Amino acid sequence: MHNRSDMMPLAQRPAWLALKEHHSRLLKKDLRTLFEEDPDRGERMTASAAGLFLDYSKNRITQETLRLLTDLARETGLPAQIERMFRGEKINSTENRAVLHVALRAAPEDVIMVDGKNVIPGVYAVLDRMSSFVRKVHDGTWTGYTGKNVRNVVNIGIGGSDLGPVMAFEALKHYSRRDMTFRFVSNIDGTDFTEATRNLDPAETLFIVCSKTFTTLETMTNASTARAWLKASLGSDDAIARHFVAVSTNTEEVRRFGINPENMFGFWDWVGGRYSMDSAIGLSTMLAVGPERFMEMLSGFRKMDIHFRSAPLPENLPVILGLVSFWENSLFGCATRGIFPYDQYLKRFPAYLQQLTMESNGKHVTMSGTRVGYDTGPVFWGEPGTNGQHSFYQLIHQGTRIIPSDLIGFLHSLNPTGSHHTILMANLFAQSEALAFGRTPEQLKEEGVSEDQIPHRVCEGNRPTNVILAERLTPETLGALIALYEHSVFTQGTLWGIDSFDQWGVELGKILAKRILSELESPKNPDLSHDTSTNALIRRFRSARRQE
Ligand code: G6Q
Repeated sequence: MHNRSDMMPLAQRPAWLALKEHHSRLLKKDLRTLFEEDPDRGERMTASAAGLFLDYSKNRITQETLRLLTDLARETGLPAQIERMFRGEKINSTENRAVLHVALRAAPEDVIMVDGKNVIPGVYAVLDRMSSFVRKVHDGTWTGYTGKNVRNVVNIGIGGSDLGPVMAFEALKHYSRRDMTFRFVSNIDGTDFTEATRNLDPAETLFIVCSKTFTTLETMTNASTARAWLKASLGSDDAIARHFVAVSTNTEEVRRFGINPENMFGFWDWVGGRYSMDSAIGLSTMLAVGPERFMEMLSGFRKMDIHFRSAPLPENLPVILGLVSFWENSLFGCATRGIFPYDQYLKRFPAYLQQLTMESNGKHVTMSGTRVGYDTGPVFWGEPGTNGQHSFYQLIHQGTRIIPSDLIGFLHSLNPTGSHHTILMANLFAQSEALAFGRTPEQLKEEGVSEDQIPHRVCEGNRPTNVILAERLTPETLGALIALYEHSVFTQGTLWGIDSFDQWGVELGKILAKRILSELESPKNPDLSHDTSTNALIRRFRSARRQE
C-alpha cells in the first residue's frame, strides 16, 4: 500500500522544487568549472560495492545535487519501497504481483513470504533440478533419442525469455563449454530458425522452449517448427521427450505442446520476463558454464542486492546510478543514454539493458493512473567500445544533443593479447576525459590550428559520463552488474512514481497482429476495414502471395 505522501505528484514535492531551483543555478556551471571549483571530486564522487567501482564525478552534479536527489528519493518513499520489494509485497500494483527477482538469488536460509508461503525452498528446488539435468547432459547420462550425446542447445524464446540468455551466454563465453554449440531463436521471421539450425544434427540437438506464458505467438510457432524439424529427421514423436525441455510457469500449456512436465523447469508469476535470466530461464546459461559458475553469478547478484537493501542512499551504487540518470533525464531533458561496454564479451549487454530499462520505465502514468507531467524512461542504446568511437561518438562529442553515457570496463582482460587491453582501457579513459572537458579554442590555437578551422574542431565538452570498473569479467561480476542496473531502474521508477514492473504496451503488441494475420491468411475476404494505408499494405502483400 502507498501512503498519501508516496502518491503526491512529483511536481508538487518540496524536494523536487528545491532540485529544480538548484538545477537552474547549476546550469551556469560546466564540468570544467565544477572540476576547477572542486578538484578532488574525481576521488570523492565514487562508490564501490559487490566488486564494482563507480566514478560518477563527470556528471553535472555537486554534493548539494546528490543531497537534494537523496532528499527526493526519501520523499518518494524509496527506502520503504525497497523494503516492500524485498519482503514480497505486491508492488507491481497494476498486475497485483510481488516483484521478487531478488528471491531468485537469495541465500537458502532466507525467508521471503508470498501469499503466506516461503518461496525460497521452491527456488532452490528448481536450481537443484536444473543442476542435475545439466550434469546429466554434460556427462552423457542424458542423450538424444538415438543415443547420441547432446552437443547443440537451441534456446527458443523472445523478449525476456531471450535477451537475458543471449546476453549471458555471450558475456560468459570465456567460461563456456567449447565442445557444445549454443544458438538462440527469437524472431518469428523463419530466417532465424532456419539459420540457427542449418548445420545442426537433430540427433544431437536439445531445444529449450522458454516462455513464461507458453502462449507467445513467436515462441510457440518456432517451437512447433522445431518439433517438425526434429520429427522429420528422427521419424518419431517419441523423440520429442529427449530433445525438448520447457521453462515456463504454465504446466498445462507445456503438456498440451507435448513436453512432459517432468522435463519442465518452473518459475513464478512474481518474476518479470525481463528480470528472469537468473531463474530457470537461464538454463542455457547453466548448460554453457555449468552449475558452479551459474551459482557464482547468483552470488554476484546477491551481493548487489544486499548492498542495495542496506547501504545508506548517498553510498548506494544502484541508487546513485539511478539518481544521476533521473537528474539528467528529468532535469536536463537528456532523452537518451548510451551504454558502452569496453569489453567484447558484453556486446549484447546494451540490447539487454534496452529491454530492462525501457520496458520498465517507458510509462506515461503514475501508479495512481494520472498522466505524468515530466519525461520518464530515457532511450537506452549502445555498442561496445572502441567500435562506437569510429561511428556515432561523433554526435556525442560535437552534436547538438547531450547524451550521457555509461562506460564499462575491466582492469584485467580475459584474453591478454599483447598491448590490446591497455589500448582498450586508454580509449575508455580518454573518451570519458574528452567528453567532459573537450578541446577549447585556446588549446587549438596553441596547437597551431588555423582560425577558420577552429570552430569545426572545437569540442565543447560538458558531456556527462559514468565510468564503471571491475577487476575482470567473471560470472559473479556479471551478476553484480545486472543487479546494479535492475535496482537503478527501480530507483528511477520510484522517483517518477510509475510501475516499473508491468508492460501493457508489450501486451498490446501480442494481440495486435492476430486480426491482420487472419486477413492475410484468408485473402479471399475482400472486406478490410482498417485505414486506407493499412488496407493498401495488406492488399499489396496478398497480391504478392498470389504471384508466388
Ligand atoms: C518481459 C516482457 C516480454 C516477455 C516476452 C516473452 O518483461 O513481458 O519481453 O518476456 O513477451 O513472453 P513469454 O516468456 O511469456 O513467452
